[in-house]
Amino acid sequence: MYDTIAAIATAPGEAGIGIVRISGNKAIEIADKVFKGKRIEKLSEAEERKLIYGYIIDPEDGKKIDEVLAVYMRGPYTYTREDVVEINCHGGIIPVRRILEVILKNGARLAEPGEFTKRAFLNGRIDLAQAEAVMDLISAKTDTSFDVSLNQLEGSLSKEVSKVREILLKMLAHVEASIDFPEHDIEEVTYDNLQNEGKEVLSRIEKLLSTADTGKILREGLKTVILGKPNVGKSSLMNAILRENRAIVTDVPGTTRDIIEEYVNIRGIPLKIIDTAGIRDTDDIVERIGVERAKELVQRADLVFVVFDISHDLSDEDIKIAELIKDKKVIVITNKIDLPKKVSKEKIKELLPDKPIIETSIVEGVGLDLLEETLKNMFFSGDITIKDRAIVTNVRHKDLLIKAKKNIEDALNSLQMGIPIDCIEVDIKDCWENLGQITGDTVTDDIIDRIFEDFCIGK
Ligand SMILES: Nc1nc2c(ncn2[C@@H]2O[C@H](COP(=O)(O)OP(=O)(O)OP(=O)(O)O)[C@@H](O)[C@H]2O)c(=O)[nH]1
Ligand SMILES: [Mg+2]
Repeated sequence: MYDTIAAIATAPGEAGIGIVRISGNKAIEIADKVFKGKRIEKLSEAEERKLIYGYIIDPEDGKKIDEVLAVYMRGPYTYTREDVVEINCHGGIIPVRRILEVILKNGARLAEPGEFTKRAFLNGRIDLAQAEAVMDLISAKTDTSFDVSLNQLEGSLSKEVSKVREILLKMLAHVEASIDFPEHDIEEVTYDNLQNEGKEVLSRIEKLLSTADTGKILREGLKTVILGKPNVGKSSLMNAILRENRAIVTDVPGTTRDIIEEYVNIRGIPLKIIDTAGIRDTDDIVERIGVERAKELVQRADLVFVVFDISHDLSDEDIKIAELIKDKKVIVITNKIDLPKKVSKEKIKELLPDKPIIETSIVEGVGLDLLEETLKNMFFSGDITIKDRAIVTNVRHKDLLIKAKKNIEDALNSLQMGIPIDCIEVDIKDCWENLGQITGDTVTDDIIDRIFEDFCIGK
């Protein structure tokens, strides 16, 4: 049994309503102290799960704090599985804070970030992967990433991981049988079974892992960096993609100095699009920092839109930029085709072979459709389907899957080499344990703490 916690559940700031939440076995008792209903005096005398109109008062002096609607829900059919009280008050920073204070004064403790969800996990309502999905839902930046998280909250990843762990348990049973009855003639059968089951485990883990990169992309948005020399039209491209004047555009080279990031959905693909300072050698310290950061961003980018101005000859800078991105996923944009052409498409092709080239005039809106189409084809080349599939969106999960994959590969190798079966047991157990850390079945307390630290307060 845990102590009773409380927190503001809504985002700080001006809003229609704010919600303060209490969870724990003293939640209803505390609510009775601070809530005074209009028709029904005490909250606990009202019907469960029904909003009751009244006031929050400070029991010390009886002073009204705010006009509210309050509701209580008895565990275990609540978010945390504990008794929960929710108080809907006026939005704004002051009412929620005052209400929280009086609740804390009357016996609750301020909840840590993610503590409500942590309770839901500790009390067995959801597993760890599902708890993490809650956080992903809250921080989702795009519809697709929201859908993926919702899917995971419903347990799609956990189910698949549990299935794999069941197979591993079966394998362990085979191993043990052959250790317990070595004189029986089951060695051969065991060997075949282990091999088949091990292969099945490996292929399922691989399948989950194959979604890991896609998963990352979907949750965060595909990190797309717009790169190029000053004045080639990078910020213009950013604005055209966003369909708004987000970035400043001028004819002065070196206009963009700070990195600008925005989320946008292009034909179903969530992009986190990043406009950068034009790359050139410069003595201007501010601009140079911008350029350095742009180079760093390229390293971590999933995709680069590199922009060239073909109304001017290619310069050393263009060549340096091409060098910088030759190993990345790139779409080349040759801009300003409305002006007299100084650089041929062939020249660009020589510079960056094997990369798609899109000719644009951003000011005239030419080529942008083709750019979007090319992007779509590059990333939805048929194999990414999101619906009804367990998708790994979480770095922690990915790391554990990689470890588990190594374990089962080791086990399969040992089998192949005819190493005694009891030696394989360790690898199978490790695999089972690593996978268990995804769902939280075999996870340690400090890992749990670390995971929930990243949550927002009040969830
Ligand atoms: N003619 C023509 N001009 C363009 C085109 N696209 C952008 N421009 C102009 O080029 C100039 C520079 O555009 P920006 O979008 O600010 O260029 P940038 O690459 O962000 O420049 P920095 O931020 O300085 O690195 C502006 O005057 C734009 O109007 C185009 O397709 N054709
Ligand atoms: Mg710019």
